[in-house]
Amino acid sequence: MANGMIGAALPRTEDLRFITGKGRYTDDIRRPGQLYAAIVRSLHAHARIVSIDAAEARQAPGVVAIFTGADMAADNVGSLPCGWLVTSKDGSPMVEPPHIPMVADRVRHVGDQVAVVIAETQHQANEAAALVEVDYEELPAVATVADAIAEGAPTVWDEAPGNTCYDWHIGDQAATDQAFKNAHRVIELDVVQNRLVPNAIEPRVALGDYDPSTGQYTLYTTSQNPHVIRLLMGTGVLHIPEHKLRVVAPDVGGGFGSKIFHYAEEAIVTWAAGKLGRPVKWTATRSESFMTDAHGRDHLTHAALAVDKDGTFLGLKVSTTANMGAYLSLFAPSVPTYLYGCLLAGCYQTPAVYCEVRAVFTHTVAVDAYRGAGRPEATFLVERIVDVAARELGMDPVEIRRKNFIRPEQFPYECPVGLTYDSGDYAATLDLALKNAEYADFPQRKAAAKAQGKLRGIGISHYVEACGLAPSAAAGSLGARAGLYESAQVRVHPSGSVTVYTGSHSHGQGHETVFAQIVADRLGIGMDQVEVVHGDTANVAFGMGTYGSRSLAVGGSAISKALDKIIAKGQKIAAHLLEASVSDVELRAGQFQIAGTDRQKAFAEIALAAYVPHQYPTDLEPGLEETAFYDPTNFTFPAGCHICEVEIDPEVGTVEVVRVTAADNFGTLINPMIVEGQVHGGLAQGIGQALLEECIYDRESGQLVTGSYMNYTMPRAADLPSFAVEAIEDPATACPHNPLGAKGCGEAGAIGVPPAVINAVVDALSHLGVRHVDMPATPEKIWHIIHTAPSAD
Ligand code: MCN
Repeated sequence: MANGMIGAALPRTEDLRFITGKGRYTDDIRRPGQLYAAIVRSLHAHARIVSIDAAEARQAPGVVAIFTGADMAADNVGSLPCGWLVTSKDGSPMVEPPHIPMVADRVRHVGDQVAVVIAETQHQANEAAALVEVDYEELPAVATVADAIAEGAPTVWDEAPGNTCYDWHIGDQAATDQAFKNAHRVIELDVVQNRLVPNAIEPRVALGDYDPSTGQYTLYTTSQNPHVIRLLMGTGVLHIPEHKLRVVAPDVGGGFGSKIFHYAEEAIVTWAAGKLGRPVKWTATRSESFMTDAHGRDHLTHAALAVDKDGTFLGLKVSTTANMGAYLSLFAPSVPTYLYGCLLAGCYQTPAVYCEVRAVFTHTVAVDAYRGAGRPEATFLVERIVDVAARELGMDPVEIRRKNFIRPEQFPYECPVGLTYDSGDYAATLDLALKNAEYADFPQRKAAAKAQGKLRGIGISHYVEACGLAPSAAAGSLGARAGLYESAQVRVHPSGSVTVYTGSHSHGQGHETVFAQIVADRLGIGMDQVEVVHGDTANVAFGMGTYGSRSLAVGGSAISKALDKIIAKGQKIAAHLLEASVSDVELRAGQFQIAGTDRQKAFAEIALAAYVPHQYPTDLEPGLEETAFYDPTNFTFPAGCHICEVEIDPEVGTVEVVRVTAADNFGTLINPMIVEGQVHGGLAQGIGQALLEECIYDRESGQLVTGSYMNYTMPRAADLPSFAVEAIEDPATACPHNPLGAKGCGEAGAIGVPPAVINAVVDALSHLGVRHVDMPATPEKIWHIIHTAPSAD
């Protein structure tokens, strides 16, 4: 029974160790006899490796070994697997080229792994790596989506003509065509989704270890899902049985999706440790992070919205080309399909939606999930075209949204692109955001800004997203090769304290606090009686890890399910001790009591009894420890309204974000303060995408132009206003299908805010005839728009 921990805004218990420098990250781990790896990487986007001469490097001080792709091939090292299979419209499977950890013949992006130098110190490894001479025959490269689909474009993979990985679609094309025939107006829009670099504070690190006496391998790595890495690397790449491979992901300093995937370096150091019988560590430099972490977004889209005279949406057609990079990363094919195409109905009752997605290979690093993964792209498109429609129909952007919203009584709502939304009240979040943003008073603020020579604009976006991939069965039919459940083990010690082993992985989200809150609340014990363990395959039975804002809804629900079992067993023991019927015993505020009496046993007494012979019933096994797997029946569907106000300085084109208001619905909140922090982080990243961030490869050479913070701009505190964030909690719109009623919150900010920012920018410039601005809205771009706009003169 609850003791008020659920819903309490408790400070994060893990922060003490982080802010006192006591966090233990992968790079903090030093194994006895540890060696250091430096990776020789391709300087070219596309080239044939003619020869590799490592003779001089081998003589360099401290060098222990140098390995190339040929050495790995000789050991039968396999390809890094892709976890999703997408089937094209014509029924053919996607093209899945090999993804070998170190290439032996042809490099396909700048930074591709060619050789590894292993030495006694990092400095020695780096120095020797510079001496490895690779003779390349340069080949023509293609770096952008537009160029990849052009006639005669260089080919990334011979088995993928036209660079096409797959050509997928979803929705009813005939019904959508019909809707367009009946339309009063068709609003068209071309949108570029700018490519992003994830930029976790902690770069990727991998440390392989091998014990020849037991044949046991250990990989310490900066991962969001150690069990999945063990499964993929063990079975698919290095052929190590899972019981001989331990993967540990200790404290991880942010991931934002980029640390979900199995990376080549993890396989290289584990394999090399086995070869050398000594631990091998690789730590990415920031340049390597830019070059080799999987990037995000990168779409080109044409969309058309069919509308009726009164602004009713009749149909939406979307045609997107998505960049996969040179190799298929673990989740990559799912991002522009399942996580994008399926979200294109947005919050609206648009009856017909049809979406085609062509995924293409380019000579760039892989593109995969990055905070939001597909949902920011879908939300941006829908919320931009809705805004353009409002403007072109002469309607208020609030009213066109309100008119087309799915209404609360329509849930569960089956949308035309495959998903069934669980619950929602979009008008409630819209109204709250309008109130908190003082939307009605905007004209006064605009006039005041004008008096100062500034152009002020306001933009709205109302998103719905899907968190916690589900259900396993339907995901399978769309191509998932992995289940999407989560595990939890709750171990109650004889003293009544509890250790929770979770398959989720916390790398900034505060699970150690929130999961402990759930346990403390359900068992009626103190937070200090609960420890949460994660991130080590030797401790946790199995796990799917953290991504897609699934940890609370899926991992937390697994904990809740295990607690149900603990409580049920505790009731039996208490009934035995109290000589009562099990059905009369309930757990209230930490006491198992016979309902309606004062006869009770404290939770700790029952915990002890579970381990003491004769105290527990003879038909029960001793101990108080339960495991549960929770397999969600549906995604959770958080939704919310984000409103942004900007001021543009027309002299220099700078866009200042002056106000951001977020009103979200995440169902039941376990820890409102952590949720607010998650929204803040997401908003900062979303504003970064809208205004500052853009990963650019040179079109001719395929070189990464934005390979450092000198030319890739991250948002800083001074770029952001103080956010006004509020979440609605209403039992009627809580998640109806998980035991916590919770929906995900970890990506919402990055999903909702980019279109609000751009809608605000366009609003500020609309008097110049500006209809759309592609992200990022940099000062240079805005200055040009202002000075070349149709009505600039
Ligand atoms: N929570 C809650 N009540 C809710 C929903 C969530 O109290 N109704 C809490 C959860 O218990 C958890 C946090 O809020 O502590 C986020 O929960 P959830 O939405 O389940 O997301 P995950 O924990 O699965 O985290 C993943 C999500 C994703 S997909 C990215 S990307 C992301 C993000 O979280 N990367 C992050 N937030 C990040 N935060 C940090 N600091 N670093 C990252 O790399």
